[in-house]
Amino acid sequence: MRCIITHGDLDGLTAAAILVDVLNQKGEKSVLLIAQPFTLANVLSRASSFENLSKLYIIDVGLDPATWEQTKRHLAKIRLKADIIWIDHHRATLKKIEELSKLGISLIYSIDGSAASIVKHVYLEKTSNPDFFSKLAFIGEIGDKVREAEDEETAKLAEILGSSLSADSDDDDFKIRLIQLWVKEQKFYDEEVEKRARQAKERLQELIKEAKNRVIFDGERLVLIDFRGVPARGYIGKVASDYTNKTGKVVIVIFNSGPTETVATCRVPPTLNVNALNLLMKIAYKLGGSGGGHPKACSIRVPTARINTLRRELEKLDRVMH
Ligand SMILES: [Mn+2]
Repeated sequence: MRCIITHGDLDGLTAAAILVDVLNQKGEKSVLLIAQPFTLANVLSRASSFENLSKLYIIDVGLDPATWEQTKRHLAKIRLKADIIWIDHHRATLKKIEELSKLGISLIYSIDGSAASIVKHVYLEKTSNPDFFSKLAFIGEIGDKVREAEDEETAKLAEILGSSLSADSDDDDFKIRLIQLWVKEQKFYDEEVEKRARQAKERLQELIKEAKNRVIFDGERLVLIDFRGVPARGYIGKVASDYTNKTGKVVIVIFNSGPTETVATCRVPPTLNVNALNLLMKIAYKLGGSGGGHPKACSIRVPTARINTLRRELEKLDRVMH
């Protein structure tokens, strides 16, 4: 039996769909699970209990240094009975390549593409419908901003699918249904997707308006938005991107992701040459937190008790970003 653990964003889901189709062609059954970097250890612990597991794929889940020791133990246990292939494009994963290879895990990595780019490159010709799945991979690449839509139809598809995932970002069952829709019906979306996309667009517009009222720092290069107490899960990145596009400044949105954890999500405008990932990770380590992402789009998580220091350290970045 095969297990695929994938990230629940457009890139991860489209990449997983291609792989599921290829495994179906071979008559292989596959179980799908959704993970985020900091939930991977828990999801692996579920996967390790599957009987007859012979191959595990991890797709688009960046390695989380904060939970790595725990993750590594589960990987070692699974490795005793199954092959493990990790398909990824996050730098944090590449940094541990030696440890991964010692564990006997194969890493398929791309520097400039996304997970969908890698899976397309490796598996597209083996799918049942290369035309459909190549379009699907393109949508995944648009979702991760490694490519831009070349026509209106593709842009619209990426928009509807991307929005539908925001409406209830914890709903992993919907994400798995979406993969099944792509694989079984080879249809990009259905009524449920449209409905969710519509709801998400309305909610996003409300939150974009709300963001203006919640600016707590507006510097020369940097804006801080405080979304603590605002129910905005699944929309934070979009609100930050929107504000970045409108102002041309680096935007950081702070919110609570649980009773003890505060998250700072950052977006950098394409015009600014700022490596926010490096700057924010330094703050995360200093405050006993963790984080990940890309130089122009990243997040850190720190203990809520350190919120005042977090805010001070983030404001200081305005002077560093030149
Ligand atoms: Mn990705």
